[in-house]
Amino acid sequence: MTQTHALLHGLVVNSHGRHCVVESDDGSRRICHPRGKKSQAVVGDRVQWRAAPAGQGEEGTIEAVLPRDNLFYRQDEVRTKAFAANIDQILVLLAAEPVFSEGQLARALIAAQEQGIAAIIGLNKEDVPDAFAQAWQRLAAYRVMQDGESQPLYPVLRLQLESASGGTDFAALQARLQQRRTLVLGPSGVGKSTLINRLIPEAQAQTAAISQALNSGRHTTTTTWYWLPDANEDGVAAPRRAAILDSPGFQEFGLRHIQPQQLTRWMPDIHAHAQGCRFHNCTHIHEPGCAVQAVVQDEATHGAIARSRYQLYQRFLAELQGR
Ligand SMILES: Nc1nc2c(ncn2[C@@H]2O[C@H](COP(=O)(O)OP(=O)(O)OP(=O)(O)O)[C@@H](O)[C@H]2O)c(=O)[nH]1
Ligand SMILES: [Mg+2]
Ligand SMILES: [Zn+2]
Repeated sequence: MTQTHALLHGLVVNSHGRHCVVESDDGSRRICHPRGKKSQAVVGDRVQWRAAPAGQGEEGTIEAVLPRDNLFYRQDEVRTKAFAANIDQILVLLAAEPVFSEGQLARALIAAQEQGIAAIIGLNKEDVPDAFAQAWQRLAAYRVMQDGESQPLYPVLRLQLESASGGTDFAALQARLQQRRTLVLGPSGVGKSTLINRLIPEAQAQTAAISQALNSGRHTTTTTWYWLPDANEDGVAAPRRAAILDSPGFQEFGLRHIQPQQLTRWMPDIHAHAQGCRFHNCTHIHEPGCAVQAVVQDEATHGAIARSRYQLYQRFLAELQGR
């Protein structure tokens, strides 16, 4: 007769194919396999798991995924790609070079907004002044964007991750990472690895250990979890609270899970003016009495909705309407 082990609580810190690495409260990790469809977990999930019966190795099974606070994911026509669950914020890392896609930035922010997840924008490579100034200018609309209470919505931080100081706003970034779980996103070449290696000196070792455990090779295609050295209010080390999650790729960020009629809700600069439209179901494309179009066209209010933001809105709406 095989003995059944007790149900234990754990945190998914990596996933690869169908199996996951589950970390227990004492920090120990083991590979677990989902019991069935309902126990398919993503990084950041809190799970109930059970060790495999004696004699069947050091692995375990995930019996249940606990309810999620949020799920950051993208959705194209056929596929859902989850980045992580139960995160506090995303950090979209961009750089002076390569030139970033505002569309990709806007998509990530919409996906976060829809899940009630806060966002920070980091602009790296301050030491490349001309390109940095241009990129900074392209972020103007995001620097002034406000939430429903007229508070600044997105901190936009100037970074130089390959310098002694880390850049003008590096200390502000570090403060915002304390006690939070942050998913880092960004295109290739912006400095994500530079950031992670800077914040977490043993990052390479952590990645290698996970890859070895999963036998997955160096380039994992899913989110990787790093605990951040953290301190509480009294400066006392507080282990296993703040984390950085390194995400794979940034391309093809599908928003198919967003309802077209809801799109403006997740684009706060457009939404701020939509209340003034004559029709409650205004799409802000061609209707008479549209307050959004009026703001976009009015030279006097020039900038209240940046032209690039309205163009992105038009493009995303057409995409969501299946055109
Ligand atoms: N000029 C400049 N270059 C930097 C800075 N920070 C990082 N880099 C360089 O930018 C390049 C890309 O940095 P990575 O950290 O590898 O970028 P990444 O985002 O991890 O890229 P992928 O792994 O391809 O997604 C490297 O050559 C870094 O040396 C910076 O502050 N200034
Ligand atoms: Mg990298
Ligand atoms: Zn309108």
